[in-house]
Amino acid sequence: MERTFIAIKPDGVQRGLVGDIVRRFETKGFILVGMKFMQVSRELAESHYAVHKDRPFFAGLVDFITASPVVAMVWEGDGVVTTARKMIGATNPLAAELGTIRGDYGANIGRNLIHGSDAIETAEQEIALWFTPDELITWQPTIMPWVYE
Ligand code: D4T
Repeated sequence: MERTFIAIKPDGVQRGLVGDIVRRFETKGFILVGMKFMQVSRELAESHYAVHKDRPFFAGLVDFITASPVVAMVWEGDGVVTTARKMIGATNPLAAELGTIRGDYGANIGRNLIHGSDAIETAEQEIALWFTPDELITWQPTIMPWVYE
């Protein structure tokens, strides 16, 4: 089944939003297959954000994501990549719809709380970058028949 990479950034952890954010993905019906609380190295941050390496905000972004621990996760479900992005909201929290994570809790583009992969291929690359295969658990919640027909 489709998987996506989600990270609660340092601001989300510092602000005590881990429980709320995890709850949103759980209650939506997605399945948690990997989760770790970790300090991000500069090497990992630079790899993850390599696509932005020539952008003016790159150095600040790497400083921010390495400043304090994050919660890295992999979630599974039909259409999870696109739906997770909808749940997260627009990159700039001031433009994000209310009801989304960034729309409800964010007020600044450089403190937008959470990352979610933007496409299935990106998700595969990011999952491989952040997790080893043995850190991911394929399992079936017993509630599955009540969430998926
Ligand atoms: P991430 O990758 O963190 O999920 O964010 P998005 O996918 O929504 O947005 P992005 O890749 O364009 O931006 C990555 C990251 O950089 C920060 N950022 C972005 C910033 O500080 N200033 C900016 O002008 C932009 C465009 C926010 C998210």
